[in-house]
Amino acid sequence: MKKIPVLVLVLLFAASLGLPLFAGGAQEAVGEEEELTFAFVPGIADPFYFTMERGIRQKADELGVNLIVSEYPKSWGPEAQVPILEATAARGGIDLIMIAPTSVDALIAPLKKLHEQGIEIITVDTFLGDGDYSKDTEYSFPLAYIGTDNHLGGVRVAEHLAEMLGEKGKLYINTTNPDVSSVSARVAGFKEGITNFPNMEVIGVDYNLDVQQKAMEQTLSALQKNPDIVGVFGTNVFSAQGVYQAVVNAGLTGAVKIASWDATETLINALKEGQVDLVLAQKPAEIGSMAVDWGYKFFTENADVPNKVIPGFEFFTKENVNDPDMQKFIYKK
Ligand code: T6T
Repeated sequence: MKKIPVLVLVLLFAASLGLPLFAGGAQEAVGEEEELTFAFVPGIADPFYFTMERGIRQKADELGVNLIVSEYPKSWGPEAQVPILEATAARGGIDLIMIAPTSVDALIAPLKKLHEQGIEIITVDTFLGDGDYSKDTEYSFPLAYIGTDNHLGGVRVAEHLAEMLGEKGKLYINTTNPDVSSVSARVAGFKEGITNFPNMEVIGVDYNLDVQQKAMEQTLSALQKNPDIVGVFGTNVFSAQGVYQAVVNAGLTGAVKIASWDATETLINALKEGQVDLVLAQKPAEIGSMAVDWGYKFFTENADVPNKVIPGFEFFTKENVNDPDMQKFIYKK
């Protein structure tokens, strides 16, 4: 539901009565705009969403939007996120929820219910269904998806890794959950990218449910079973951190190249130490800031919000990791 500032309503009413627009009552209404309240519901407690929160806070302060940040889920998935979403919405007075849905399917019903109660939704980082909110479907009610082009990122990671490996060898992927839009697109993009290299092959994918310890154990076991693996892709913070620990523990640093996704301080330090070979940095603060901005324009200017807003990404390598220009892309706790 679009909100029209009180001042505009007063002016329209005054005009309809033929009153001079800036006399008496209308003048008193200056500055009495209705306050907007936005809520942020992250996917899990990790540096990616902490950084997104910073971008959200900064933009909300700048625009004078009230901000509620929900509790951070301690694990990934609808079981943890839906009760937090519902508790947040129950506080009342929320105009817009910015949420990273932890499942393409399971978040449709709870979010649709809130939308039917008059709350607008922007999905940040992840989306519902296939993410196409322009068609008329059961999941097309959000105003927009604002997040990375994960498929393209996956293709680019594959190209970088192929180059580092002389375009040959066996690869392994460690990722979180199959029903999450972000990481599944990274896996699909990576596999697609590798098909351009006939001497390379992805021999396995494991799902760690966003648990770093599990990522570490799965990678260790994959490396033991397949000693000819030469490259590994960890698709997010906990996957990548688990993957590189496994390679270090197996004593294979350097022999197995590691492509990682998400620029945490841990992964950037590992890159500096030569324990990781590539880090893709998303732009979480920018994603958050854009979500607040588009929500604000929707309510105050009647703006048509684009269905998809896609900020870019950057690559850290050992060559550029110390460049002053790159430091702003490192996530902060
Ligand atoms: O990679 C990010 C995010 O984009 C993804 O959807 C879930 O995992 C992270 O939060 C990193 O842990």
